[in-house]
Amino acid sequence: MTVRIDVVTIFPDYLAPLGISLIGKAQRDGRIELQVHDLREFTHDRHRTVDDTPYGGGAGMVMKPEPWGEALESIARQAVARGLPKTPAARRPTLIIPGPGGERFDQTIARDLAQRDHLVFACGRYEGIDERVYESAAADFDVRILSLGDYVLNGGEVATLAMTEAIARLIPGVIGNAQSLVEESHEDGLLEYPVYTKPEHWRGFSVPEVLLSGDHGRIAAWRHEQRLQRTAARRPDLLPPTAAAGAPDLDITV
Ligand code: 6GU
Repeated sequence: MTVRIDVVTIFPDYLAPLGISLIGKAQRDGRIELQVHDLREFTHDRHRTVDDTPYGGGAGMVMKPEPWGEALESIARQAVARGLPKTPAARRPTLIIPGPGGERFDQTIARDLAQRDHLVFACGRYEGIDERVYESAAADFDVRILSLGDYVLNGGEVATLAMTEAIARLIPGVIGNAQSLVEESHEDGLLEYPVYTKPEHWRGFSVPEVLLSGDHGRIAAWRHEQRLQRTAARRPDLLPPTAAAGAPDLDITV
């Protein structure tokens, strides 16, 4: 199966990294079919205007609805022309609008989106896209407003790069060693254990003895303990409240 990804932006060059590395290879292997669209191609005035002043006043500019309406309609039409989804789970195309006001993007959402067969990213700039675009697009797409975290970027392009990378590596066949997907941070709610390679001693620091023991049971137990400690220290929000508080008499096995 090929996953189709469309990106609409006023800065197509911003998405150039999608042609290299993992996503580039997935495209060459036919697992991902990616197309970047310039929003300005869907304007009709001489200046190719995509923004205007906000109704009600306020700072900044708002993206006009008409170019977005035409761009998304064109993508939805092409999707229909290619045929209906092969599996019921894949459903309608999913429209992702990255923005700081969205639901927080995480590994669970990435896993869900990796099951879809058509993703469309709409990269907004300025103060955002006219709200009616969201309402109108709901006729053709499952619409998701997604944020990377609690900070503000200048536009959706960098967020689209981050989300497509997180999603693409979960598409079957994109990563050669599927086991590496299982043993990583956020797959089971804990951060990853620390890793070491040769040499055994370096600048006065040594590899923990247990890793040299050959005792797979002890190694697994040590790694699990490291994951719990790390998660408690760096990301206590990922642990159940009692475990994060470090109550000594409670078992913090997750
Ligand atoms: Cl998805 N977009 C923008 N513009 N800023 C963000 C973000 C997204 N996530 C965090 N900050």
